[in-house]
Amino acid sequence: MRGRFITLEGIEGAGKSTLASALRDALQARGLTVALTREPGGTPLAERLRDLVLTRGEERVSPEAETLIMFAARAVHLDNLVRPALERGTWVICDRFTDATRAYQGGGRGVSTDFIEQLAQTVHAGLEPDLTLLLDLPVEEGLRRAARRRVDRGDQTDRFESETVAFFSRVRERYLHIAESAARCQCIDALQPMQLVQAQALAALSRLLEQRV
Ligand code: Z5A
Repeated sequence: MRGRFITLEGIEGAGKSTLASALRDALQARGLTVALTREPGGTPLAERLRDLVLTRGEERVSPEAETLIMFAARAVHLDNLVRPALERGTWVICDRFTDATRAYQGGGRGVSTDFIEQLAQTVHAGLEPDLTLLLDLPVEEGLRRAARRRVDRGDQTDRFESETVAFFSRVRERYLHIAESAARCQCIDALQPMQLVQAQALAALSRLLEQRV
């Protein structure tokens, strides 16, 4: 049986990476084979594209060019990792997918919806996530968490992390709009303690597991 495609979305610091590991462990405990991956990235070539698009450099990258690089990385990731895994029956948990392009490039940078949807049709017509968990929290809290984690790890800021509160507020609004209009999306209040966030995500996953039969 085909695997299921689960995507995690939210502004930075929402807790996606933390939740992704917890969900993988929970699914593996049920005997399922799980691939944990991320976008942009997930395969060696897509990770190289990730470095190109996230690293702050001298040269200007237009919002449309940024969108094209996101979809180039996505096409490689889908061909070489996601589709083969789903066909083998592996469940794929992906930290960000096309909703991130809708929210960041569309909502945040103002790239046209038509342009993004045409690329989505070209790159993954017929493939949508079975479940999308949107971790929603106020921008200021997300930025606080991300800044704390950066200090702990000694990381540099990337091209997105140096954006303004206004930018991330537009991203959050677009995410909330997507979650309201797409039945595959479930919005979780990410201000709650991690255990509650994980319990709600697992409840959403249980529904997906029940639908398997
Ligand atoms: N991007 C794009 O523009 N267009 C696209 O199409 C795609 C991506 C696919 C890289 O994403 C950037 O690419 C991203 C959008 C852009 N830039 N931004 N912003 P990324 O996913 O690699 O990076 P990120 O969004 O910055 O993720 P993150 O900072 O790693 O956040 P996270 O994974 O959501 O959070 P976390 O690491 O799990 O948790 C952050 C901290 O909070 C950590 O210390 C946790 O212990 C803590 N935490 C987590 N949950 C909780 C709760 N519930 N309470 C308290 N503390 C918590």
